[in-house]
Parts: sequence; structure tokens; C-alpha cells
Amino acid sequence: MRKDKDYHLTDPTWCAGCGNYGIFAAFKKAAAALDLEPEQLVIVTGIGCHGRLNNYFNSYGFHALHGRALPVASGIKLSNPSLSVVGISGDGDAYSIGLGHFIHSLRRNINITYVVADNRVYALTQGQTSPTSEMGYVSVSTPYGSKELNLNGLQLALASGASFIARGFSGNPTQLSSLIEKGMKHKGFALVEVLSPCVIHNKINTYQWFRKNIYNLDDDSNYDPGDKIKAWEKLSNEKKIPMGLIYVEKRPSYEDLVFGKRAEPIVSDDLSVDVPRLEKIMEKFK
Ligand SMILES: Cc1ncc(C[n+]2csc(CCOP(=O)(O)OP(=O)(O)O)c2C)c(N)n1
Repeated sequence: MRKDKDYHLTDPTWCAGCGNYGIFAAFKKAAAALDLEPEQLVIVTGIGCHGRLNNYFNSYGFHALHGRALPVASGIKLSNPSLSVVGISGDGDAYSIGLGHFIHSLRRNINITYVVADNRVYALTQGQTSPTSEMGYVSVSTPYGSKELNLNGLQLALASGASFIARGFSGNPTQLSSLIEKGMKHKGFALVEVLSPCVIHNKINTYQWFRKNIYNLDDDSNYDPGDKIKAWEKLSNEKKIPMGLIYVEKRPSYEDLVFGKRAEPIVSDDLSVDVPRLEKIMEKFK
């Protein structure tokens, strides 16, 4: 059995107290629990502080463009479905510039896990207001307070056809690792949002603030994560933030539908260009 430290490539250089440390710890623990071979795991990150994670993790990694973690992760997974693919984005990366990819990935249901580190600011670029910053939030980009409603990423995910929705907290890496593990075991697109404080730029949504405002659905034995209406109801209440496994639905993944029983990954196909054939096609359009 592998251990957490087997996935620790190098010490992170995030700011002291950054929520990303909790995500890193939880993810290593989940990888160890699943006994993943580092060579079989690919972590695709967006641009932002969260995007450093693949540099610290002992696995394959791809630091994509801002908002483009999901297209790259989808391409990797579809060309070689035997790989475990995990995407990591910030709230800006996922819910702002990458929002189109977010919605379509959910309804497409490719078998990847997507961790969204929600610190409610654009941290790397020095703390601008993000889509999850609350109305009234004051930052360098909204000095008079944000006049926009904040976006509820998990409600949007549910409406977009999500088959797995969970929410964890950087301050609780034990629960978070079990959610990431469940997400990675899920057959289909698994969204794990993580409330993850930025201790430098966001002085409102601190560890203490989150602790005060969250409650754990995993502690409620009457809660059924298969009930979509209940999940919607829980996610509607933004004053009391639900944590844990929020929604799961069993349905075929995109790969199941497209590849069926095909055993060989696309990556092993001969993809060299057949020039005479290509020229013949081109002739038709001259
Ligand atoms: C196309 C493009 N637009 C803007 C930027 C500048 N930029 C870099 S990171 C970032 C926001 C990061 O916020 P988030 O995704 O929430 O990640 P965090 O740093 O909070 O982890 C922005 C706007 C960029 N790199 N590329």
C-alpha cells in the first residue's frame, strides 16, 4: 500500500495558512487510500494559486491556461481512459473564465474528478472580487463593494446535469480526502468544491467564518444524496452552508456511451496523417 508521502514531490510555496495546503494533504491521502500508481494519475490545473498543486504532487501534471483545465483533462481522459484524471481550479478559473467548460463537462459526464478551490477571490492576481465573492465584498476591483450577486456553483452544477456533487473544507482534510476518494471512485464527472480560505486577501471568509457558517450533511442519517429536490433545497440556503456528499446519481459516463466495449485507448491508434487521402478530400472542395 502506498502512503501519503509517496505523492509528495516537493514542499509547496503557498503562503503560510493557505487553504491549498489542506487540499494538498487531503488529495495525497485520497490517492494513498486508492493506492494509485503515480504514473496512472494526471492532475490538470488552471491558472491561479491552486494551479501550483500539480508541481508539488508526485504524478503526471499539466498546468493549463486560465479556465481551461477541463478541456485538457477531458482530452487526456478520452484519449486514454485507463488514466485517473483530476482537474483543479479556483473559483475564478471554474466559475468565471471557465464557466462554459464547467457546465458542459457536467452534462457530458466524462469520468474525471474536478476539485474547485473556492477562496472567494482571485488570489494569484492579488485579491480581486470573484464570482463567489458575496454582494458588498470590498476589494481592489470593487472598492465600493460588489454590486453583483454571488454565483452558487453547486446549484448551477445540479441544474447542469451533475452526477456527483460534494463540498469539503480545507480546514477538515479528513472529510475532504474521503470526498475526493468517493469522487474518484464515482463513474462519471465528480465535482468536489472546497471552501478554502485565502488568508492574505480575503479577511472576511476566514477559517473561523467558514466554521461558523457550515454544517455537515454527512452527519444527517436522514439525508438522501440521491434526492435531487432535497439537494436543491439544501443548496438554496446560502446562510447555512451544507458540506459533505450532496448529490449522487448513477448514469452512464460519456466514455461508456461513446466507446462502449472498445478495449484499446484512442492514444494507441495510428494517428499519422494519410496524405493522399487528405489530398483527395481537399480536391473535393476546390
Ligand atoms: C486569459 C487570462 N486572463 C487573465 C489572467 C490573469 N489571471 C491569472 S490567475 C487569475 C485569477 C485566479 O483566481 P482563481 O481562479 O480563483 O485562482 P486562485 O488564485 O484564487 O487560486 C487571473 C484573472 C490569465 N492568466 N489568463
